[in-house]
Amino acid sequence: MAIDLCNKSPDLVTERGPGSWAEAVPSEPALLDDLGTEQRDALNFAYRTTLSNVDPRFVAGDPAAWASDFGYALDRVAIRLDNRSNGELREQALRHPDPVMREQALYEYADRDHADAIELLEEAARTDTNRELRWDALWAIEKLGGATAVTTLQKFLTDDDPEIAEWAKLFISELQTGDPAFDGRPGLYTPGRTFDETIYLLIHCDLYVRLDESNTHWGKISLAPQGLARIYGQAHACPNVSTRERQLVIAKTISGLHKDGSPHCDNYLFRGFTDRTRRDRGNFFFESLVPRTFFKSGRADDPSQGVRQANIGFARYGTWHLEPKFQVREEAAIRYVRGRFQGWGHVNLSRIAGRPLEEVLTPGNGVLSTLHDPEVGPMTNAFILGTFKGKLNDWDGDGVIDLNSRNVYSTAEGEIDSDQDGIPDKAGQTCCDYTNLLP
Ligand SMILES: [Ca+2]
Ligand SMILES: [Ca+2]
Repeated sequence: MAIDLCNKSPDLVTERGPGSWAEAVPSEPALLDDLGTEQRDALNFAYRTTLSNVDPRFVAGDPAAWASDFGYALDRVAIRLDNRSNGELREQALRHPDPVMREQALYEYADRDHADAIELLEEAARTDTNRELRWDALWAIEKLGGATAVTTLQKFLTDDDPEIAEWAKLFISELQTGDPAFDGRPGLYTPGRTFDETIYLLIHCDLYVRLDESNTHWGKISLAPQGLARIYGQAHACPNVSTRERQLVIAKTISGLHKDGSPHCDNYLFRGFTDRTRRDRGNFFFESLVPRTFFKSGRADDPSQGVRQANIGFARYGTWHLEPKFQVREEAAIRYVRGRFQGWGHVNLSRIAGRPLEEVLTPGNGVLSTLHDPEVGPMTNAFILGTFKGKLNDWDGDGVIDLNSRNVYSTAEGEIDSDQDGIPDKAGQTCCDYTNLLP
């Protein structure tokens, strides 16, 4: 799919050796007949739709259903705005002093469809000292997929870091069955917190930038999870059992934007539908529409080119998986969530053109946008879409998985709550107000 790394070019998919499946399948492989009806149907549908992308002679019914992915269309025509050479990327992926830049180089390299991408990702996952880079590299290996991805991920099943080992197990299971798998650690719910769960999200996104009025020139920036978190903020999904099927807070914090060192908080209340016909999971489609100060400079908290109040929309959809062993308010907790998102952005091209990536991947240096505003709409030049994953982790290293220990500065309704007591700093305020920080 367009939003994924690699495997976007039909020619390469057919030409590249997929690797040996002999070592990649479990000793007792799942037979098609053993799969549940839904799994089988999903697999068959996925297979048919994939065939139609690889070879147009295989058509899975009405093309309006399978060939309407706008990101896929853009991906085939967009030019890369990161013009580093492949050699530079390989070098920086392993040796750049900043882990965010190392990870960005890894993802950029993987997104260029090079045959040795998994090899490079494996080396980084094995040798890097940054924990997040390591699990993000494993995720990139999953995205590349195939038998080589499975055999590579298997090498991390016994990693000293239990989260690395569990991510490896989860990604392998997704590649083999479509569903995640987890280890056997116990979980801990902390009473008295605003949210029943605080799930740290890994987000990978592609920004497709409309480069001129002709609609024939498009640029692409593929952001690795840590680079995205640096620019737009690190996101946590914060479900409460009693409301999770109809509303959700995504609490986002940008570090390094406020001069006083405090986190820049930017909370999004989503609402939507959830399908609960299966007890072990929920399929959801949620949207948010939040009032925001739009910075025409293209940089959060920078009013130098003017500001405008606007309502920003965003959509996220996917599936969460429940863990019956982790009980919260007599219900199973969400152990894992994955899905896709899309929204609109404003990229100030004059701010990024010709600059080294170190000067582009900076806190707040990109803003979400909307088309539905007379001033902001015409400035909207980026179509943002991507994938996210989040699982519960043991954050303090005591061997027990922490359901809701992460600090998120939001009330249950998405208002800023700096001291996390459930009472908003200021009623109705869902994003830090830049005017409070002016000297
Ligand atoms: Ca713990
Ligand atoms: Ca408070």
